[in-house]
Amino acid sequence: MKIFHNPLHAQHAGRQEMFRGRMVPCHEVPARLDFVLAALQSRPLGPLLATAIPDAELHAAMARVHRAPYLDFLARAWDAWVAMDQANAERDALPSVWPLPSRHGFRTDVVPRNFAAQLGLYAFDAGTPLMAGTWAAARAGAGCALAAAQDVLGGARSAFALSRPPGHHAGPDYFGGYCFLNNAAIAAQALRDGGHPRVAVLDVDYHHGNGTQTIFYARPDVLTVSIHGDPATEYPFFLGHADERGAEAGAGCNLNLPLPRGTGFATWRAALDQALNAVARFGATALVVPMGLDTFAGDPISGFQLHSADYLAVGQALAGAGLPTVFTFEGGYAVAEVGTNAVNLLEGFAQ
Ligand code: SP5
Ligand code: ZN
Repeated sequence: MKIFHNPLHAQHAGRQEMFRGRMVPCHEVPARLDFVLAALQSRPLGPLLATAIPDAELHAAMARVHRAPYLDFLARAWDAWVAMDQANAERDALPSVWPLPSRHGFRTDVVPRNFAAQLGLYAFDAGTPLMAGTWAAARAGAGCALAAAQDVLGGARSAFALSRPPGHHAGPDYFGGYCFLNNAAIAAQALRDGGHPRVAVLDVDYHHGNGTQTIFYARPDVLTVSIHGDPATEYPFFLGHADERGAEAGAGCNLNLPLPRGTGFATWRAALDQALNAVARFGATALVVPMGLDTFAGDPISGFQLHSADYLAVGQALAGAGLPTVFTFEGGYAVAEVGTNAVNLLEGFAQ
């Protein structure tokens, strides 16, 4: 299995996120990826490759799943933040006002000139700091996802996009949940565009993949499945319920498997079987796995009870789908264990 990575990820290093009225240290830190690299060094799974995708090609792939005004916003965001006030250069950008887009008739069709308001237009939480290196890091990560998809299109059984920031919470025109560009959606769309008629996304992160679900919600050619903490109590709260089944031509092509906080491996594993059955019934010819390791019992912000050895079994079960598979790197905040858990899952798949 080839592993695509890019050292530019480290340029995205948030200081603090808003949590319950105070600023707390960021959970999504560069060291997460370093621990995966370290685990891969002692247990190599395949060549580690730096990505080199031409800018125009990468931008075209991003624009297949994200709206152009949103990509333009991300590209200029840091400069616009500093232009508001030179003192802003010393702190990360975070929104603090929102239009409640689906309620009360707030206008979202007029882009405010005020940049703080623009942050609220394009973000859904105050936990996702944006800084000088965010755009470069996120683009490099999307490049890893695209390269992994291209490798699989070229005949590889699997490929791993080892990048950060993560992606599955990023929607067509919004960021949040530590995510800016939806790497898994970019890979899935690239697999479609490269000739796969039906692609499945099976999201195993603790948190519902709201961005990916939204991107493909009306699409009959991409099945989105997510196993996650019940949004009644767990982030991202406002999407991920079992009755969200897809819309229009995509009706029936979204499956949410919410589980209560505290769920252990036996129950989680049964949900994975349900997810894999849906993937098989759909007739997918390729699979994308947004791989979050925040289902781990030791995760500081999540509530499932998986243990390190369980990830070998998760990988084995995913391999049972018998599909060419792209893995993206999503959550997992027990930093010292995230490398072992990620490599366990991938090794279980590759065996
Ligand atoms: C990709 C991914 O896993 N995103 C998850 C985003 C979760 N953001 C909100 C979590 C807030 C938890 N803060 C806990 C602070 C405890 N001191
Ligand atoms: Zn997560």
